[in-house]
Amino acid sequence: MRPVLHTALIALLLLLTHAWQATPCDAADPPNFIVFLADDLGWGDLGCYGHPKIQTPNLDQFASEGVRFTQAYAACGVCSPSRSSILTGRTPYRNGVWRWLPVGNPAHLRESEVTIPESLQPLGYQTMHSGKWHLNGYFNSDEQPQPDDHGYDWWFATQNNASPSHKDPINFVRNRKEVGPLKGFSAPLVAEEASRWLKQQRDPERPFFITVWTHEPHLPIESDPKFQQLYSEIENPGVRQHHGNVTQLDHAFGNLMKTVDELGLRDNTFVIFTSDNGPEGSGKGNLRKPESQQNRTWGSTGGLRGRKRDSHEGGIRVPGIVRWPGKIQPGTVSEVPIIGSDIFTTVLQIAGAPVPTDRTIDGVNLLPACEGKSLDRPVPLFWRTHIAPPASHAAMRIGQWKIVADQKLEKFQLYQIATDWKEEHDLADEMPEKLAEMKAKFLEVWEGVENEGPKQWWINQPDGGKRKPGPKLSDGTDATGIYAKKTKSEFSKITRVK
Ligand SMILES: [Ca+2]
Repeated sequence: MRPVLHTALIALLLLLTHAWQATPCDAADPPNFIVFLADDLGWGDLGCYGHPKIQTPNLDQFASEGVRFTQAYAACGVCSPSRSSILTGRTPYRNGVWRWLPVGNPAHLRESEVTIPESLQPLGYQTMHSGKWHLNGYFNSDEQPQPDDHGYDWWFATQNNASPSHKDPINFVRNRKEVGPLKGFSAPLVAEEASRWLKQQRDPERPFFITVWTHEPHLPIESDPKFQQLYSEIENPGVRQHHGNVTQLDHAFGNLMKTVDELGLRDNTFVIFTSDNGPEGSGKGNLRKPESQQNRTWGSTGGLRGRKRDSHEGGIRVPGIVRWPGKIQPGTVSEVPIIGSDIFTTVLQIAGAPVPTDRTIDGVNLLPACEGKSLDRPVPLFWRTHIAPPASHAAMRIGQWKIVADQKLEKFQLYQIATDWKEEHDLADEMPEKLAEMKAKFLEVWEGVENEGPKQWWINQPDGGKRKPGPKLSDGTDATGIYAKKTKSEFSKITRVK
């Protein structure tokens, strides 16, 4: 190389190095995180997951900008447990949130659990939660921990569902103060709170972690007429309400992503979208009562077996999409299984926060899976849902194999789930050796979870494993369990565990 050219190259390199260092969004900037969670959204409910009718332009666009997982799982078949795993990285019975939490239930997300926001606060992160909380039975009360006890600087939430429905909700609480009646629809209101926080409350000099958890499309469903109108060719009003509700959720997601862009945050923000469990009801509504809430249960599992509450795939496999510009290849698809509890470990490791070593963490860092690389899991994927159908109470997956256990741990099913994704061919009788191997591992994980979790909570509610035939929704509560109508005094007889 000639000396002049050599010098010029060095100068150019120095210039480039300097320019790179001067860029405000350089590699040294800690990334931001948004965890956007839908409620009861099925694996087949988005356009980008193949739904033939439902319009989800914003999430479809989002999927084209990141990686779409075909085998993303919720950590449980119902709301509260699944949410608890996202924040703690631990399977629900291990972290204590073993069931969906009705008002007044003693179970809750305990102070002793380590959450994402409280792990990030010491690193200078600002934290905010907007939407459904559902991690305690005594909401906005000193009886049990609230979002601020778990590391949130700012929160705007409901205990469980938006009441009386998604339309004009009256039960939101902001930072321990009741908000009163609101005008509008829940998901857009929840996204608007997050946008407002990003624009007004946030310190632009510091990174953030936010969770935005919509009530849509959980019952009781109420959709803005403008979104129902998109399905005007469909005769059944319940279908228009349901499909419009998913579009309402998509619209809210799009609004938040627009704010992210307006504030120049896109490139340095890791965004994950997923759902807490599979779709409600039969998927065929209730044609005898066309105006009823039951007739708004038209969610799709995309052909998977079982629905919400089930340990078969339809109850637990959900959409899962991640966008992180420059780090994740846009428009990719990954078939590697991931689960809600992975979000904990992923966020902590990206942010550089220590992952707890004094307890079992079930989740692993999912980043390699974004590139299609398999994940090494010290604890296999594991599910147990208290109100699952008795024959599919719990399940475990290792690689291509899945074992499903009944409630008494007496009858087991075995599926080669990677190919038999509809769980149509039970191989338990044909492959006794494989079954024995999976069963031994399953019982080991089961026992570990029982030994680690506050099992008094489920021992004291022995009927919690029964399944109620159908939800009662006239009062805006989700009565999916037998304790839904019990009073506070009845619950006080049940032991509280710290
Ligand atoms: Ca749910």
